[in-house]
Amino acid sequence: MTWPTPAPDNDPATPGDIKIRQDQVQGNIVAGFSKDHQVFLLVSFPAAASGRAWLNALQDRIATTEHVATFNVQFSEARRARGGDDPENLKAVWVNAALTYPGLLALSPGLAGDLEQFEAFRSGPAARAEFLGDRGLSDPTQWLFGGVDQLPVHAMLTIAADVRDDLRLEMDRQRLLLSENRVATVFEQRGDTLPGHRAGHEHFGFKDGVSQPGVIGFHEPEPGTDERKNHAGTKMVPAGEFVLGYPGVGGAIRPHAPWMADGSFHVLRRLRQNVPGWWAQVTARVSSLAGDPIKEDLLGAKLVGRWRSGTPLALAPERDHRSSKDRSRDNAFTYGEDPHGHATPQFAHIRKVYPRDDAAFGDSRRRILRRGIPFGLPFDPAAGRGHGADTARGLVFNAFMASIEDQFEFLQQSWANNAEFPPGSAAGPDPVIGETGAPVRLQRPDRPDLSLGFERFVFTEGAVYAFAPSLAALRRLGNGEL
Ligand code: N7H
Repeated sequence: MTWPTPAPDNDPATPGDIKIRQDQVQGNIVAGFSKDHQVFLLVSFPAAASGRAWLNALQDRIATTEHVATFNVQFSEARRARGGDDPENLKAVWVNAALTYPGLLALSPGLAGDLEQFEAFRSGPAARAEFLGDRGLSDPTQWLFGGVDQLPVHAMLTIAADVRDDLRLEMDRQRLLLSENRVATVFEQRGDTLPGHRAGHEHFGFKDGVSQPGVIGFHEPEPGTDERKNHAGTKMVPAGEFVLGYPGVGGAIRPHAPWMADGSFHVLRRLRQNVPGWWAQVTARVSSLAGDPIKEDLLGAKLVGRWRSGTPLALAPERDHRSSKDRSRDNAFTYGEDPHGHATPQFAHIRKVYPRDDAAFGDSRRRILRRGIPFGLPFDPAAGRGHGADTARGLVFNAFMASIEDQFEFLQQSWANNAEFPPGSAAGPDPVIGETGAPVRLQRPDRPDLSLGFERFVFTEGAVYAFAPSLAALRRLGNGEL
C-alpha cells in the first residue's frame, strides 16, 4: 500500500523548526492509534537468533507516524463531513513494537553501556514498585506480568484496529510469526473502548482522552500563541519531551546513543479498578457529611477535576451545565484563578498530574503522551455475566515519553502519591491513583475545610517499561548490526 503525503495538519510549527521524522518515529507515539480494539502482546525470546528473526519478519507490519497521522487526518475530515459519525469505510490496523531492557540485551549484549544511564528502564517496573507505592494488592509478587520471578518480557507489540475482526486477523498473523520464530507469548493484554454510551469513558464513568500535549514539530500551532491550532488550552511542548534526538524544554537534547534517536520510552501498566468500591466510598463520605449540600456527582468530580462528561470543574464548579455538543473549551482553563482549589481541589487527579500554570509546576517537563484504553466489561450487574463486581476491569495505562524517571515516575511518586504537593497545600494524595494514608483537604468558599480519607481502589496488576525504537533501529536490531 502506498501512503499519501501527510496532510498540512501535521506540518510543524514554523518553517525552520525541527520536524518529527515521520518515516522513522513509530506510530502511536506522537500520532495516537486511536483504535477501539487493541491488544498488547508481551513476548520473550529464547535466544538472540529467534528474537532477531522475529523482528526481521515483523518489519513490514510496523506503522510509522506518517501512516497513522495521514489516516487520522482523513478520519477526522470524514467524521466532520458526516456530522460527527464515524466513517464506516475508513479502517486501519496498526502495529507498534517496543523492547524492554532484558529484550535489548538478549538481542545485543553490547548495548548495556548505551543503556546505563536509563536507570528506571534498566531496573524494570517490579524493582521500582516500592518507590512508586505498589504495595499490598499492587505488590509485584501478585502481578500477572512483569512481576517478581516471572518469565521476563522482552518485547511488547501493540496491535490496534477499528473493528474486532481485523484485530483478530492481525493477532492470528502475529501469533504465527511468533511461533515460526520460537518466540514465547508471556501475556496478552486486551483493551477495548467501552460499548454504547460509555464509549470514550473509563470505568469509573469519566470521559478520558480529553487533554493531551501538542507536539512542536508535529502539530500545527495557533499563530501568536503557545497552543495547538483549533485546540484551545492545548500547550505546545517540544518534541524532545517525548522522542529522543530532538530539543526538549530549554532547547537541550537529552543524552542518548545515536541508535536511540527517534525512539521513545513506553510505559504500560494494567491498573485494575474496583468501580463499585470507589463509588461506594464516595457515597459513604457524602452520607457522613449530613447537612452538607455536596452530592455524589460533585464529590466524584472533585476527586477527578472534571465532571463525568469531561467538563472541567474549573469552568463549571457547581454543576455540569455545559452542552455535551460543545467540547471545544474543555481544556481552555488554568488553575491560576483558583489558588486554594475552591473549584478544582489541589488533590484532584487532573490537577495533581498536570497543574497547568501553577507556580509549583512552572514548565512542561512532566508531560506524557497517554494512549490508554479500558480493559474488561463495564460494571453493570443487571447486564449479566462479566459485568459484576467479581470480574476484572480497569485501565491499560499506556504512555510514551522521553524519560521514565522525569515523567511517568515523577507524576506518580512526586505528585500523585505526595500529600504535600503542591508544596505547603496539605492537599493530600491523588484520590484516584495516589497512595492512601493522608486524608485529602477539600476547601470551599464560606465553608470550613473538610478532611476526607480515601482508600485506593486502583491496583497495579502488571507493568512493562519498554523502548520503542525508530524504524531504522528496529531493522538494525533485527540484522544484529547494533
Ligand atoms: Fe489519569 N480517571 O478516570 O480518574 N485521568 N487516570 N492517569 N491522567 C485523566 O483530561 C484515570 C493515571 C493523567 O492534561 C482524566 O484526558 C484513571 C496515571 C494525566 O489535564 C481522567 C486512572 C497517570 C492526565 C483520568 C488514571 C495519569 C490524566 C481526564 C487509573 C500518570 C491529563 C481526561 C485507573 C501517572 C491531565 C483527560 C491534563 C487525565 C482518570 C491513571 C495521568 C478521567 C481512572 C497512572 C497526565
